[in-house]
Amino acid sequence: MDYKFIIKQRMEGYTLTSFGKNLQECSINEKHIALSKALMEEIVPPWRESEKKFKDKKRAYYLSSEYLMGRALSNNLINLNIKNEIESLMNDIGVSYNDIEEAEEDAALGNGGLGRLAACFLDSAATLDYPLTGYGIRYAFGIFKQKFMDGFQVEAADDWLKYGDPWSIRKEDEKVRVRFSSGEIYAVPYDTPIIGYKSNTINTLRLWKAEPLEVFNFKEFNDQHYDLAVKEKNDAENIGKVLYPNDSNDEGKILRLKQQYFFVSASLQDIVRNYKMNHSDFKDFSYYHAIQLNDTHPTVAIPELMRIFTRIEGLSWEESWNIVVNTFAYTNHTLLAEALEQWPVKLYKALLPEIYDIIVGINNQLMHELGGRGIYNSEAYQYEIIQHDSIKMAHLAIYGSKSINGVAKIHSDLLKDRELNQWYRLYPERFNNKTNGITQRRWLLQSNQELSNFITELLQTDSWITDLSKLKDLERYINDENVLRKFLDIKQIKKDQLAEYILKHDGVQIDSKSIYDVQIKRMHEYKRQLLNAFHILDLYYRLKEDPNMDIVPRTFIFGAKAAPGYFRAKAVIKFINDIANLVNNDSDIGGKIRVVFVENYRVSYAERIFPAADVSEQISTAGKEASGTGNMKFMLNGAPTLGTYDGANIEIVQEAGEDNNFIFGLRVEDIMEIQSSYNPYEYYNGVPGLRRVVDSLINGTFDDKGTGVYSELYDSLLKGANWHRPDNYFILKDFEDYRNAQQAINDIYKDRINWAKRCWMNIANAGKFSSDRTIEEYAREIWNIESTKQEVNIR
Ligand code: 26Q
Repeated sequence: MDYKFIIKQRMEGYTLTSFGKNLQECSINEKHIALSKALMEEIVPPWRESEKKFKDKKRAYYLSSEYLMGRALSNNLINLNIKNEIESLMNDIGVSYNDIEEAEEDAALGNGGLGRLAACFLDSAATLDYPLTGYGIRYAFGIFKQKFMDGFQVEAADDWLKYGDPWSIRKEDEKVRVRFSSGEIYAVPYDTPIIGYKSNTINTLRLWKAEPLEVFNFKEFNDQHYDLAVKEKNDAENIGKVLYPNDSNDEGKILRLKQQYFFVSASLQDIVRNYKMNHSDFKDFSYYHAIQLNDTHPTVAIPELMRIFTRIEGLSWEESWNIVVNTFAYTNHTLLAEALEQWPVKLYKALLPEIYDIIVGINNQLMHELGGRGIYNSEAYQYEIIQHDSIKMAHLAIYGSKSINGVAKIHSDLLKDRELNQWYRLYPERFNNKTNGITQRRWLLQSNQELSNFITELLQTDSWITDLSKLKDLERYINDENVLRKFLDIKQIKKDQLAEYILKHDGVQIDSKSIYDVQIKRMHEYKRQLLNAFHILDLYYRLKEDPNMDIVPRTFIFGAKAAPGYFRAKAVIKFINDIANLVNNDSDIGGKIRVVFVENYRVSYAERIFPAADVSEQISTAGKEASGTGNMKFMLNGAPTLGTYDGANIEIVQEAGEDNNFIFGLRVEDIMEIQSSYNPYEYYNGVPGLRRVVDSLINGTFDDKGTGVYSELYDSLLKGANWHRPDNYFILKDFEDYRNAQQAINDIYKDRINWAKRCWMNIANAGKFSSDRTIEEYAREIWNIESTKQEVNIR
């Protein structure tokens, strides 16, 4: 039977039984659900087959408190190779595919880089036919929705499950119990299929929902204690209520600790239960399982598996420890001291006394081992898992894992040489690097069809979709003007599309012929959006002085959420919005510069911005950005990097050539040298134009509505405020060099072909930054798992 007809029939059946109406009568949200459910009917049978395929094989598990998945519909249609048919079906039944797509809420169960990396990894593993299962939490609310009021960020709940989630299936019969000192709750799994691109594998993302053992207490109800009758339910459900919107600062909150233990314990119980179905002892456990810890957030897995082995399964401590260390691997995602997780001992003792006992046992064993190597007292102290009154999660993760990796070369080197040097000296063989990557399926094929088609046409193959190194062959067109012009035409199309979208969603008209200069990422001091803002203001003042100044028109685009309690980051959002207001409404500058801060930046918005960008702003203080992955998305879509020598920027320019990007500013070595003697006043007074823009924070140019956030920001730069040194991130020091790099961009951009060559070299050399490459490295060098790809190809 006709495929389209079958899908349509399923949609009709679904709307009847679930919404009580005909397909035509349904709202766009209902139609979206009906289509997704019809597709699930297609997906589940091969999903079950795929599960069987990996039986008796070693598998890897990704433990992550965050998954920033974005939308699933288009991604699934592309990976199933049925997007055209479905678009045509929607056309037949008079529904706009685009509207259906836009009806889907982003699954935004993550903050930023670390959560999006997890999502890219799942896509790559399924595409490469590796058995990788993701475990996490099914938060009722994802990262908050952002609105601007008077230029200030205001947060609203992200009720992403409002219309239900058609992509997940509740597995009631596989729920497990998780025990806290305060009582027991259920963890109920919801499984989402992770469909590889034209592969034979559909992996699983299993997210746990927290539920009470008893949904209603009749005794309390009868005693007229109505609140107590549902207290247990509310307490349990609170655990999975909301994603913590903090993407760096460690927050020692009991609810977060509950979240961590909740999903970790459930996941390990699940893994052990499955293992026991086919094995009568645990000797081979680490032979069959590799468990990757996505940062320290799931590190309680180490003592929890020790608990399961020693206290439930009756294994000896020694044997258990041996299995544990050979099972876990830990990825570090940050060098910021304030982001290193530590938990107050008293929280652990109160909530998880048994786990705390085991951590003490692990720490004692570590001290004993150090003693055996002649390390005592103050030297041993730097390794302690329990220091003073807090538990250092990174120390626990390192001691309990066979592998410790950073996420870009410079980051891994800094871990070895500085932050974790004592551990590196102890276990050098455990340390390794896995430079991050991104999936080209979402970040090029799906988001930039025009460029994708062009690349396929030039290469005369679409094999780049699963082997990104193929892009290197594009270099042969570097002197082909027709190709370069076509690239520029495509860029223009994407810029026009974005302009239209921004007008519709943010109400700002931008000039799509201007340079799109883009900084999209979480708002954080170390990422230095403030440096970008100061430069814009400087440019504005220079234009006011000289309206005939010869500059290529520019649109500065920002997208960023700030953690709700991070007041200085919120002040920068307000500052940029105020600059936008000033600049966009001043006819003196003749529309030469515009500033737009898009509201509620998220994965689905990012998919529209990256393809349209001309300049990729990657301007973190050197040594602070572990890797960055947005930088790779820009590169892949042909936007040169304007960046510091930090994170993966270094590897990007190594691949694409320093001449094709714009590197500026202090390097890690420079910072180490000047750190103790740095005096921002020198630059504030000495660099022409700098004082003028810094002073705008306090001289009445802008109005922070009496909140005082602007003067606090000013003080943080010049006086040092709230724990940190004056200008802790060297904004004033790097300003002049940044402005020069911006000037170079202006000058080079005018020569369109010269500019296009630089973009082209970035695309052609983006191969390394596929998460397929990263996953291959994890699979071979850490997990030791096999792909089923070969077997299929041989047949
Ligand atoms: C920790 C404790 C308490 C509350 C929150 C947190 C927390 C939550 C999220 C700490 C950190 C995060 C997220 C970190 C993150 O996204 N790091 C980024 O990871 C990317 C993937 O490796 C890198 O590319 C980025 O450089 C890095 O900043």
